[in-house]
Order: sequence, then C-alpha cells, then structure tokens
Amino acid sequence: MSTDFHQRSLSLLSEQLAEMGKSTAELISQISAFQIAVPSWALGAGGTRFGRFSIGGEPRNLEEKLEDIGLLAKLTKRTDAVSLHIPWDIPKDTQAIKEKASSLGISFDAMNSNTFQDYGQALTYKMGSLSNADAATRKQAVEHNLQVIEIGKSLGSKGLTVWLADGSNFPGQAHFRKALEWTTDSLKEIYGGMPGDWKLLLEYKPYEPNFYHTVIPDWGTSSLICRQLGDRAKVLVDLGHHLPNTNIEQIVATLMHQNLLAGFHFNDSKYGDDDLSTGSIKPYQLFLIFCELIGGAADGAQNWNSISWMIDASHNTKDPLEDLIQALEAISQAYAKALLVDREKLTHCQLSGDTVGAQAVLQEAFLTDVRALVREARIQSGGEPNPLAFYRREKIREKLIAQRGKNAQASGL
Ligand code: PSV
Ligand code: MN
Ligand code: MN
Repeated sequence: MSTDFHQRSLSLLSEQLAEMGKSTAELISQISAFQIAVPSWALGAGGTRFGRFSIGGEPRNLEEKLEDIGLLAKLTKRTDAVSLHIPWDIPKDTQAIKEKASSLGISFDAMNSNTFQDYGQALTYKMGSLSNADAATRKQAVEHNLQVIEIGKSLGSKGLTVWLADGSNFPGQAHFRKALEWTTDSLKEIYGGMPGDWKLLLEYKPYEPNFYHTVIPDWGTSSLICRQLGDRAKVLVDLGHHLPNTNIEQIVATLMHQNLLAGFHFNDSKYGDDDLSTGSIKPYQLFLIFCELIGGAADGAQNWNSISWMIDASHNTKDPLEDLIQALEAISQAYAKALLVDREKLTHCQLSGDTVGAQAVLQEAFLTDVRALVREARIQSGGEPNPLAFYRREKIREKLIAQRGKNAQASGL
C-alpha cells in the first residue's frame, strides 16, 4: 500500500471519527500505549501431540528468543515484554540476559512456573503438584514456585502466573475438597513468598490434561482461592480456557466488578484450548471483551493499569513470528474498535430498554474499518506500516534459517 493511499484512508477515517465525536490524535496515543507481552514459548513452531512441523531458524536459546521479540517490537511497536517459563527458560547468566533484553527494549512480564511435567526433580507430578495427596510433593512444588519468584526478582519481573494441570481422570480418583484445600494452602505459601509489589495471576482451565476433573476449572474457583490469598492475587483469563459458547465478556465484567481481574492470555478457539491466533475465529467476541474492559476501567471498577496483557497461542503450521504479528494487529484492532463505542449513548439505551439502539451502538463501532488508525499509530511510534509485508519482503525467516540452521528448534518445549 502506498503512503499516499494510507494518508487518504486515514483522512477519510478521521472525518468519520470526528463525526463520532472521537479525536484521532487521542485514539492514536491510546493504541500506541497498549503493549502486549509475548511468552518465551511462543517463538517456536507449535504443534499437537500428534506431531510438530519445524519452521526452521527457531530460537535455540533465551538470547535468541529475546532477539525474536526485539524484532517484533521493532516492527510492530505493540510489544515490549517477555514472559518466561521456568525451567524451560532459566537464564544462565541473569545479568547478561537483563542487559540483552534492555538493549532490545524488552522488560520481564510475569514469570510462569511449571509443575505440570517432570524434568528430573525428585518427586513426580504424575498425581498432581500443589494438590498432591503427598505433602512432600506439595512442598517440592511450592519450593519450585518460590525459586521462580527469586529468578523473577533478579530480572525485574513483578508477577507470578500459576497454571496448574492438577486434577483427575476418573471418578473417585481424587478427593475434590481435599485437593482444593491442599492447593489453596500451597498457594498461600507461594503468595507469602512474593515481594509486596508483586501480583499472583491464577489461571483456570476446564479440562486437559485431566479429563474428569480439574482442581481450578473456572473463574469462580480461581476467585474463591484468590480471595483467601490476598489483594494481590487475581484471576487470569486465558481466552481458550472456556467451554464452547461461554460468555467471556461477562466473566471479564464480573471480575472487574470485584477488582479481581489479573490479566489476559490472548488466543482464539473453536472448540477448547485450541491456542489459535487471536481474532482468527471470534473477532466480535474479542471486541466485546474490550468493550467491557474499557467500560470497567471508565466506571472505576478496576484500574486499567492493573491488568496484564499477554499472547498465549500455539502456531501450528504457521511461522510463529508471522502469527504473532497477526495477533498483535488483531488485538490492536479490537481495542481500537472498542474505543469508538459511544458509551454515553450505550448507557442511555441500556437504561431506557432500547435493545435495538444498544446493538446499533456496538455495531457502529465494530464495523468501522480502523486499519488506517492502527497503522498510523504504529508509524508514529516508529514501527513498520505493514510489518507482515516487511517481514516477507526482507526474507527474515530465510535469514534466520541461514543464521540458526534449518533444523534449529526452539529450546524448552
Ligand atoms: C496450558 O493450557 C497452557 O496453555 C496454559 O494456558 C498456560 O498459560 C500455558 O500452557 C503455559 O504454561
Ligand atoms: Mn495460558
Ligand atoms: Mn492453554
């Protein structure tokens, strides 16, 4: 697309925005300020348990992962942080990693612990970790989380994300209440080990890897536990961690109403935890979620800056960097569209029972083509007008393959 065409699209859109009572400059500064973290496990080709098809030139260590995120940051200007998974990405030399990240303009988002697989630790997590019937195994899992906090402290992170695979596969296998109690008690110890300016992000998931019961299956259970931990424990919403047709925007509103929303793991799904590209399946749902977020922050339910943003997707059959570019674009678009909602008019429709009017207000915003706005925000921040076109034109994957090798596979998976 030529610069001239972009300018003409933007000026037409600006006229439209002015008609809607919105300032283009203000929208640009809001879109530019919105940054989304990338997890260290998202830089390699994804896959399924049936197989994995390497893309080539994948980052072989943490340094190279940071370089990939640095590239994304440079092209899109929509990400400035990495979320590390331990032990997959333990920094060997913390100071060197810190320096590398800061030279790329990358900071350290929430840390992720891992008690869902065995990697040589003394006791197995086969029958669970924080919920394990064996006290020694629970202790080991708590200690792992405390070590992750220590690593995070040395990097300047301010949060710990806990996702547990704990649960059972067969009726009768686990004692529901005991498993919940052990998990809560273990999390209390972990919470107690966090510095005072850290937050604990407690993720939920209805099923998988356990297929009968999961100890923290939903936002309600996560909320109950967080309430017992303290103010700095909040619920993490991973978009793929819901049963089909769940009203996620309502969950978001309810959590914000209780100041209990920790943050997001963005992805999309058709059936379950598909980890598909954000915005590729249900862009309207993503827009409605942002409407609730903006509304909740505007009403003072929960401070916008207290919420964490991250992508958590798997790039099956896609180049991960291309996929992340697409996801960052989709999230920015959904956010931009939600910023266009006439909230006053919507409130009026809600209070006067004008159902048709309410839908019209939302769709007026959703159907506005905001691509020129999002592009302009990126250009003004110093990013590429079209990051995906740039990536392909510059043959970046080919260069990474030449540099790292055709069979280079992302470390830590
Ligand atoms: C497993 O479902 C999962 O995708 C969770 O969403 C976690 O956030 C992620 O793995 C990393 O542990
Ligand atoms: Mn997740
Ligand atoms: Mn998941």
